[in-house]
Amino acid sequence: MSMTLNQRSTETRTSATHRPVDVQEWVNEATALLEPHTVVWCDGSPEEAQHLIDVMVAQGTMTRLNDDLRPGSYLARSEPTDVARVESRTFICSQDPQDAGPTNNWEDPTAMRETLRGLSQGAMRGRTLYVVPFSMGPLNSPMARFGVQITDSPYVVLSLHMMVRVQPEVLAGISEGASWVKCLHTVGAPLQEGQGDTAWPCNETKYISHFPETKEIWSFGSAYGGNALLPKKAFALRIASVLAREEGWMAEHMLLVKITSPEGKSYRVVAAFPSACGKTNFAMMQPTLPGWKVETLGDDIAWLAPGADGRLRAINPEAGFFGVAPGTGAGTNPVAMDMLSSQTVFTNVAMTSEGDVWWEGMTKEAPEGLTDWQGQPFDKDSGALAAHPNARFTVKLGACASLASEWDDPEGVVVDAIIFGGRRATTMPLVVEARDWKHGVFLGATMASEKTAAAEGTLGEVRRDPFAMVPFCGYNMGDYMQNWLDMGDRLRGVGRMPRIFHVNWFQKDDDGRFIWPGFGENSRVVEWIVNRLEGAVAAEPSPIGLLPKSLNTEGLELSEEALRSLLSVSPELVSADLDDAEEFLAQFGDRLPPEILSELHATRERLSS
Ligand code: OXD
Ligand code: MN
Repeated sequence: MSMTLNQRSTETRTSATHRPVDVQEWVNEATALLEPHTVVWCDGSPEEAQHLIDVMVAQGTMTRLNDDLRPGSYLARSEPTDVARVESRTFICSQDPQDAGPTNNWEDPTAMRETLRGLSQGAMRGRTLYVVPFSMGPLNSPMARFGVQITDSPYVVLSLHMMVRVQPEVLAGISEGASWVKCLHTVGAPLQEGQGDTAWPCNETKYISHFPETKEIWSFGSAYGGNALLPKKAFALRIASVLAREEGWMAEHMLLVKITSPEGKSYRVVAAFPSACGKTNFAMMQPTLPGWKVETLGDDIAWLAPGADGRLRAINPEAGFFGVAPGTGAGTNPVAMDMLSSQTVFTNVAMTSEGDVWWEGMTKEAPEGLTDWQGQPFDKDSGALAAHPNARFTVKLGACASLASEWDDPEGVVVDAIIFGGRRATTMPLVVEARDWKHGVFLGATMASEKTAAAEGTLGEVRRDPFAMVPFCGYNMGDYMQNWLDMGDRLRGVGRMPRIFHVNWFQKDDDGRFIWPGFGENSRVVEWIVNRLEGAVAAEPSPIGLLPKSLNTEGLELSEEALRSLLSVSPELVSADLDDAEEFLAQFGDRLPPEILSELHATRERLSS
């Protein structure tokens, strides 16, 4: 379908009387700048979703998959230049560069606005400007926050329908005074009169800019993932982390699960891992240990705040999953495979000759007759990948069979344990418990992981990624570490604080093979963690924290030597790691809380004694 510039019109789906004055003013300003052909206020309804789908199928953005094999599901193919978050084009525009800190790209807010205004002039010509009001978290939750995204991408609007709570009630809440975050997005591809559209409009120039002081997001040029689905990384992490610090809570890159032991006791656990380290697999874990149950509350982001009883509580601000497809299969994540059986939008996966989807790791062998993620016939023997390594699925939380009943509870859930983790071939044991909150914050502050495909960069390279938040913290990470320490002080008075652990599923042997089987077998580590929470097992002190004295490995083929490697620490490797961590931490200068350095020095002392 080619769209042509004709008379500007305004389409309405929500009644104009419920539009908050400040939102309307912002939309007017954006309309004047971006010059869209049409303005649509979205309501998140199934009719609206169907309309968006029709538009995208007609335009070639999405293809309907075989309705017998994948009912109600679609495949989108992006431009090969627009396939992942671009951290190099992500900016924190605080007044003072120190407030963005050394791990963020900083740009002066006034200069950035000028740049974006210049780029955005007429950027929506020939397109529809969608106004999407949404809530992060259950609408009536004290922890919920509202936002409105403006976008010219129907793919983004449809994704938001699945990822967040798009509801007109949000506008009523804003009219009554609720604060909200402005999320302005354009793909930056205006259409000239008579010009046909492309399947995935975007711009070579990309900016994902955040204004922490005014709590605004302005994204230009990309339609992919976190660059464009602004409620996710841009709002729920970068801007929310700023809000959280101001208001005394925490916005974290964490999954959230409910774990039930064979005795029927339940615990709620959050876990922070860098991108594509298996958070979705953990969130949907099918324990191999009999009697254990893991239920899903969230797979990517958790907001944590002390509740009325003073205990730390958490919600998942999202309402859907935007997960990495490759590596997901019946063996690794059967719950996800079931969840993706219908009503799913797939992006950049391969398509089978029957009109179904496929990606590396879904089955051992690629089926014959595949079309690759770029729409080309796939040659199995070429060594190329059929699906892009950052290919994604988008689906609503409700599709997940292991979803916990508390997922929509406005009060959230009490957090019993916090887990940090990374992808480390060596150095970090399978599991270690922090000595106390402060030491736990140190473990989070010195987290590291090998790079994956969720962002651009060299695969496999080890990168320090404190709390898995380096790409997602909207302010100076030294101050962020202080916020964690402050939370400890706030919670300490109440008695039961969450306990902190660090796990590493990814240790490799000398031949480069993973030592630990992972996935459902991770329930063995979960069992140890729960045993520690219940005070049922003693632990072995080590320089880096408390190690298991033993682990339930019954039924596993794991040599003595392998187990020893998993549950011990090498003083040489830890020592080298501390040197590297110290160098990394030094960049925060006087913004680094002194407690972090004293924990580092204490670890060194334990190593040498
Ligand atoms: C994600 C990421 O998409 O972390 O969740 O990159
Ligand atoms: Mn993530």
